[in-house]
Amino acid sequence: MFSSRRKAVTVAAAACLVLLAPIQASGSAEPTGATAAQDLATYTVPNTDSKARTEINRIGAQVIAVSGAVATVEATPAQAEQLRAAGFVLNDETKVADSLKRINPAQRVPGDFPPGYEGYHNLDEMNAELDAVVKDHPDIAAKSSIGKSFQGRDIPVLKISDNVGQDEDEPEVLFDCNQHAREHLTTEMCLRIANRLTDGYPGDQAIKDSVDNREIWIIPVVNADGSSYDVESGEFRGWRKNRQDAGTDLNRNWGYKWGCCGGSDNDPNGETYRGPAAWSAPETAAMRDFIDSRVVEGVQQIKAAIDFHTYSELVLWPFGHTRDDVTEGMTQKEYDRFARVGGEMAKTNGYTPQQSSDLYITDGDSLDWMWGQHKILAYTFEMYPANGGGIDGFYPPDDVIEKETARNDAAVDILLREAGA
Ligand code: 0X9
Ligand code: CA
Ligand code: CA
Ligand code: ZN
Repeated sequence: MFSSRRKAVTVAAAACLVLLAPIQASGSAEPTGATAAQDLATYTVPNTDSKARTEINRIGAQVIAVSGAVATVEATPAQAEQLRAAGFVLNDETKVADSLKRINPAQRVPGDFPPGYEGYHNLDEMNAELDAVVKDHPDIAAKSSIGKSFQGRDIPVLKISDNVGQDEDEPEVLFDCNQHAREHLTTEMCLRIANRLTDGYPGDQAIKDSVDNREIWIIPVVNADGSSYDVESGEFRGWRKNRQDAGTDLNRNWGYKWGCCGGSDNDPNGETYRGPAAWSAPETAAMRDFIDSRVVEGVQQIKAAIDFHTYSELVLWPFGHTRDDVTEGMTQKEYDRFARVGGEMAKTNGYTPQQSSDLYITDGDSLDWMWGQHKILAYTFEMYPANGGGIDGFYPPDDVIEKETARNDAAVDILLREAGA
């Protein structure tokens, strides 16, 4: 019933991309200041806790995954030096360029994912997929745009509900994916939600109940420029940020306690650069405007949300800017609800549930704003794998898509239910 739709490969559009975005002839990723893939390496760092991982990020290196107390860290040679000087043990040095070389194929297909990754949707294919969902289910699915990326790409949103053309008084739920360019598995997660909730309608009673009693918003690619940049040469670049100047980390650019707490970078070349001001990135501004627009007669209609990332297999809840459970904007009762629902979802997918700051401190991330500003029951999921061995963890082959997205079906259903509680 949930068989995934054949993706429409748009040869003309791919060819067009080549013309619009000429790529370098050589096989290696393009240098981009301090974050050039050539300079970066990943390391495993043992015996870390949230405080240590926050310190690693503060030095300008980046914790890209955590498994128990072992952090996987991406760093330039200078940052690695600083980390060692600060007493960190750096093991398993792997040059990011070498990791990417291992993944990337000899034969490149400019504008598209490489061989072994064809099951992933590039931007054109993602748009075609959403269009196909709407065409097949026009009564319950509608596509629009929340705005444009820095480079002028549309950021599409799919709405799923009965009477989809009307704004009904039903709890609204938001699923957004791919704030971070290289986290392509999340786009597939959003597309699965779109396909499952429409293909299962009206035959599957639980799905029918959800679609009839909720208004569901799905944004498969928040970072349209970044995700396109990561694949457009036909080789993965390991890119994270958007494509505004040296790149802003979209998940540090949201406006709740932006830059408050040592959880983001002030250096434009840093991987967690927060931008010159909150909402300086058009992509986060579009997300803010969209979510703000769901306030009707003073009441935020979006009650619950999941922001999908990779990787580490975690279910995370706010706040990220502080390790305190209870603080301004979060009562014990509210925290307990986050922990209860987070734990319930984690039981279904086998992820580890925790407050997001247990991973490391962030400021300006989407969770903190969605809850802090709008009291949306907002979670971040860090998807497969639990432990990826470095940059490779962002690039699992397409044969894991089905299993690793289906793994979150039950959690998605729990959140849809909880939005009405
Ligand atoms: O750092 C992030 O933005 C997220 N992890 S990722 O590896 N996908 O970049 C986690 C954000 C959750 N918030 C906190 N950990 N505080
Ligand atoms: Ca409806
Ligand atoms: Ca509504
Ligand atoms: Zn991410």
